[in-house]
Amino acid sequence: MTAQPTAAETAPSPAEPGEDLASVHTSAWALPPAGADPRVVAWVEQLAHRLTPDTVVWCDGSQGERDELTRLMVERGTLVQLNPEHRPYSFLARSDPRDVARVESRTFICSEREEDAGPTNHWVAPEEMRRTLDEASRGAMRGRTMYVVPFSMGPLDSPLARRGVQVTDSPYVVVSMGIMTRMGHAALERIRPGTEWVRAVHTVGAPLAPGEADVAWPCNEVKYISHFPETREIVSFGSAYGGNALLAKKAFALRIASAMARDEGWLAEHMLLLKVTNPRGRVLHVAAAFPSACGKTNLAMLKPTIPGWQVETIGDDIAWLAPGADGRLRAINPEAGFFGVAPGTGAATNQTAVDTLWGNTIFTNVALRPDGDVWWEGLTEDAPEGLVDWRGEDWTPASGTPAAHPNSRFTVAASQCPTIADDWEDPDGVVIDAIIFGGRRATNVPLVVEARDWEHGVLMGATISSERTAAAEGTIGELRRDPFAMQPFCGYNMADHWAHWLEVGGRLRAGGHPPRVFQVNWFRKDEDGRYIWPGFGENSRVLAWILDRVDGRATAAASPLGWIPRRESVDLDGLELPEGDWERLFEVDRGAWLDEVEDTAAFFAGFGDRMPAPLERELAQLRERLEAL
Ligand code: GTP
Ligand code: SPV
Ligand code: MN
Repeated sequence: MTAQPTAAETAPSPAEPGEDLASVHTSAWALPPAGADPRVVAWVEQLAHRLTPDTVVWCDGSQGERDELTRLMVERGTLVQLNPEHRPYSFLARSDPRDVARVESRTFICSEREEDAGPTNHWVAPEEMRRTLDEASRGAMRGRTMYVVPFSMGPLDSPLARRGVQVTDSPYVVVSMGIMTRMGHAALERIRPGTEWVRAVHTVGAPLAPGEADVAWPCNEVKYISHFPETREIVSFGSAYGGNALLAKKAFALRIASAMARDEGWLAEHMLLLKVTNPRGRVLHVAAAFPSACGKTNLAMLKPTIPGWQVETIGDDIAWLAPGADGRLRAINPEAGFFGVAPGTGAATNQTAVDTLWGNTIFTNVALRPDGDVWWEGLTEDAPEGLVDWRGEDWTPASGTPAAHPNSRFTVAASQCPTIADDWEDPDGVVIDAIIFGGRRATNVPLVVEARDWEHGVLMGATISSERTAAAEGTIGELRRDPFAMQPFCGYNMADHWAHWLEVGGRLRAGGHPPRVFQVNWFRKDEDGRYIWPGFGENSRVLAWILDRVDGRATAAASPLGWIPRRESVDLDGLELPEGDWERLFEVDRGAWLDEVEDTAAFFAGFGDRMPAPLERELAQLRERLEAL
C-alpha cells in the first residue's frame, strides 16, 4: 500500500485565497505507483477533485496492507476480531440495519436509449444520472480516505480476463475486494495503454465534517447503483453491502460484462461452475444458473451421496463463457472468492463450505458467540447460549427474530475450499458439457427435465421464475420471473440477451458440440408444504443422470416439458422416498402449466419487437404439447 501523505503534511504552502483547494490536494496526492497507466492516474485525480477525500491510497493487494486495514477497522468498530483459537484471522462486520442487501429499486442501467435497457431494468438517461451523481458525490469523501483498487476478473493472464479499477472510501470494501478478486499491483500492471478497463466509483456517501466522529458502518439513506454500459462505467453511492458496493461482482462481472459479452460474442452469467468425474473416470464440467440464494454455493460444493462420483468446485456465483477455437463452450470463474449466504450452511447441507470457513474469513451480519466465534441459523441444530445477534444485541431463541440476518454472508478465498478443482484457474477455461437452469418453485416445475434442443433450452432459461429470497429487498416468498437468473444483473435488454444466447448456440452447433441444457427444481412441495425432494447431497443423483445423458448412457421419456428420466435410469439406491413422491416430483398439471404459458406469453409481449421469433415458436410448441395432454 502506498499511502500518500495527507495534503496537510505535504502541501507546499497553505492554499492562497481564491486558489482551488482541490487542485492543491490533488498535487499532493498524485504519487501513483511507477508505471501506472496515465489514463488511470488522470481518472483518479479527476475523481479526487470531485470527491475531495483527505488522502488517496493506491492499494497493492499485499498482506501487510490487509493487516493494516483490518487493524484500522477493528479500532473503529467496523470489525470485531474473532477468537483466533476458533477462527484465525477472521472478523465479524455488523452493517447498518438499513444496509443489508442489494437494492434493486435503486439499481439503474443508464444506456443512451431506454429500449437498450429494456423493460426489466430501471433506466435513467446517462446525462441525467451523471448530473445527479456529480451533485451527490461532490465532497462525498470528505474526512475519508479514497482507496484505489485495481483488480483483474479472471486469472491474471487469461485471455478471458478483464480489468477494472474501483475507487472506494470503504476499507471494508477494499478488504472484501482483496478476497473476491485478484486485486492490487499485479492487476494494475496489466492495465497498459490500449487495455480496456472498467471504471468503478464507490462512495458510502457519508462525508465527515472536521472533528465529526465516524460510525462503524457509514452509509447513506439515499442509494444509487448506476451502470453506464456503453462507456463501461459504474458509479455506486450510499451502500457498503455486497453487490451494491463490491463493484467487481454484480456491477462489473454481470451488468457491464454482459454488455461487453454481447458486443464481443461471449456470455457473462449468474452461474456456478463445477467439475465432475464420473465412475468411469470421465471428467465433465457443468454451468448452472439459479437465482440469488437458491443453491448455487450448495451445488458448487456438492458432496455426492452416490458412490463413484466426484464433484469439485470452480465457481459459485458468476461464469464467463466463450466459444473456444475448437468450437466448444469454455468457461472461467472471473472471481477469486465466495460471498456466500451463511444461514442454512451447516454439516447436513454444505460441510464443504463449513470447512472452507476455518479462518481468513470476513463474516457480515451473523451472530457472535460468547467464546468469540460465530453462529447462524442452520450451522448447528441448536443455538449456543449467550449469543449476540447481528444487530449487536443479546439474543435467545425466545427473541422471535433470527440471530443472523437472513442475507448474512461470508467472504472467503476460493482457494481455501477443500474441493476446489485443479483446473479452476485454467486460463483457457474449462469445456462445458451441460448447462442447468434452476429456481425455487413450490409447484409445476419437475425435479429435472432435459431440453429438446438449444432453442428449447433458451426458453427454459428465459422462463425461470423463483420465489423471492432475502438476497434483495422485497417480499420474501413472492413468485417472480428471473430469466436466466439475470433479472437483476443483465446490463442490457433481456430480449437481446435471449437473442444473443440463440446466436451463440448457433455457433456452438456449428462447432458440433453444443452443451446439453437441463432444468432442475429442488424446491417442489407437497400440499403440506414439505419439500418432496431431500436435496443437497442427494442432488448428486440428478446430476449423475444429467451427465449420463451427456454420456449417452441414461434413458429418458418424452413429456410435454422435455425429456424426463425413466425411474430406472436414476440411481435411487439407499434413498427412502415415500410412496408416490417420485411421481409427484414429475407431475405435470395441464391447467396450471397452460396458465403459466399464458403468463409467459404476456411477459414476452412486453418486449415488443425485440422478442426473438425462435423463442415465441418454442413457447407455441410447448402450448401445443400441453394441449395434447
Ligand atoms: P447468491 O450468492 O445469492 O447468488 O446465492 P446462491 O445461489 O449461491 O445461494 P446458496 O447456495 O447460498 O443458497 C442457499 C439457500 O438455498 C439456503 O436457504 C439453502 O438451504 C437452500 N438450498 C440449497 N440447496 C438446496 C436443496 O437442495 N434443497 C433445498 N430445499 N434447499 C436448498
Ligand atoms: C446475489 O444476490 O446474487 C449475490 C449476493 O450473489 S450480492 O453480491 O450481494 O449480489
Ligand atoms: Mn449471486
